[in-house]
Amino acid sequence: MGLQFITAEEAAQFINHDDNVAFSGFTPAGSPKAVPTALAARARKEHEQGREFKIGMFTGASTGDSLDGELARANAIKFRTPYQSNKDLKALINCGQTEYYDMHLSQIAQEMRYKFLGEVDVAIIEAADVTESGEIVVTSAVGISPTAARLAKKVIIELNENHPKDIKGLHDIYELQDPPHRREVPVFSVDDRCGGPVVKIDPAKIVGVVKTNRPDEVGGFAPLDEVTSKIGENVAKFLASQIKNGVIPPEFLPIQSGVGNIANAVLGALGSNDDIPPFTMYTEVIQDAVIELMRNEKITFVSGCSLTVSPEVLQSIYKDLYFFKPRMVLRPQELSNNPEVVRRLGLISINTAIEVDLFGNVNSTHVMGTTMMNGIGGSGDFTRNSFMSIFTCPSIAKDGAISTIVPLVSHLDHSEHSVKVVITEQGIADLRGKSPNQRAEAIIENCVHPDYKDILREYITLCGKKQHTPHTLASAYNMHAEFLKSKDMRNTTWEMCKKDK
Ligand code: 0RQ
Repeated sequence: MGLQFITAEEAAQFINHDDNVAFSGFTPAGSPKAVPTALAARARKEHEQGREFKIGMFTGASTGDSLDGELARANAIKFRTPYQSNKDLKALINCGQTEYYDMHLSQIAQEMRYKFLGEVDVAIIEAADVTESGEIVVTSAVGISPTAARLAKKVIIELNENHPKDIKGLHDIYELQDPPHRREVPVFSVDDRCGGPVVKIDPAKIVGVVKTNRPDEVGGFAPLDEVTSKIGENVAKFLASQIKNGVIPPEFLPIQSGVGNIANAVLGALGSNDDIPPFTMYTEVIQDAVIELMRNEKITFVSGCSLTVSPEVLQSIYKDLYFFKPRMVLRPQELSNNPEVVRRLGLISINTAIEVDLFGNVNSTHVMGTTMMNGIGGSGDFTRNSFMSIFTCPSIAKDGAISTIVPLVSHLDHSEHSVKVVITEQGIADLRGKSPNQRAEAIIENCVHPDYKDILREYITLCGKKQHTPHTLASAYNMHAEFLKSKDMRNTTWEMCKKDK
């Protein structure tokens, strides 16, 4: 029997209340659009008729609004993993209506295979092409698609004409073996390929193909401002100095760079710094800035999991596939973020923190210890295993009412053991080979905003340098408590700290 072409509404009928559904894509790139929108409409109808309708969701990372946004607004999400950034979904997560569990992005596919997360009832996979023999050419991201499509009992294909069929060959599709049979991942250089061009599944599982023509819902970037530009310059200056003093080899090392405006600014600064040679990237998200640097031949090869670029940039890549195909590969996230490969290739990882403490512990995920921002994403996969892990952030948030540098992080994602360098617009704190007291000094003197230097110096002085890690536990969250009380950390005093002594 050939492939059945169906409507998005018909496809939504294959999904039942309480099903676990896995989605293609990584960020809005490559995420299904038409079927989730139809599924949300179906959920609303079921709710109107007094019936429950909620699904469990496995994705690669965040998705587009017509997936997370639509399903969240229809209150159709029972649980969600691993990374998200949609404001309506976040609202559900932060009021306890949707159970969310945050995972390292390299681990989701293997935990699905290990049966830690329950069955996969349905997979919805966006494709540029699909054959009757079950060969699927995925689109602008790979994410968890190979595992999701293989494990799912039913597969729905969204055949999206916005992605040309000749994108085939851009992907390196490979699934890890499970223990005790796992072998080394045969990627020894950023441009090595170890898999094939397509996801292959039993075609009998494909219950329908929905034709669409919708662009990825990737948003733009804020223009560079003084703070993000300065952070970018500081990163470039630091890395150039590390080449000069022989720590980083003269040919440089592959770069991993996180998501967002700061990451974009950092890449721009690396691109324009003449002391940084042309380089390669082994990263998860390929952003607009990377494409520009590839065209300028500052980036010579990029391995990633998704092309999270604006719709215009994506179409420009598709027009120039003869240029990009030999210089780019998209892999499943268990390869793009693979700890073994990250350590072997010796990546320089650059990610953004929400908050950093005086000792180099990093919070990437929670505001004031309780409110989920997005998730750990790939930052842990890279930070723990890279040649050198760098965290960047502005030294203040909310117009200065928050210092991003605090005595003790309100939630821990990356520990002081993994974080090597902290960079703000104020400067650079190199934490390598430093004790906790020395780290605190380096961070206060180089990275803290002038409004907060005395407050943090006083905390360390009051704690006394006789402790290995200077803390007064009863007061370590005074700055957070002050923000919750007066909405301004600059009002922090250490009276309790003095009493505690
Ligand atoms: O608030 O949105 O209300 O303006 O947090 O902050 O400075 O715009 O930062 O967009 O670069 O995101 C860590 C979230 C940074 C991101 C995080 C407020 C601030 C603002 C956003 P508004 P910025 P960015 C691989 C790497 C984890 C995953 C990761 C992230 C908002 O980088 O999700 O690294 N990282 N993946 O005002 C309260 C503080 C704050 C604060 C900032 N200390 N307290 N609010 N804000 N600091 C890629 C993938 O995994 C896909």
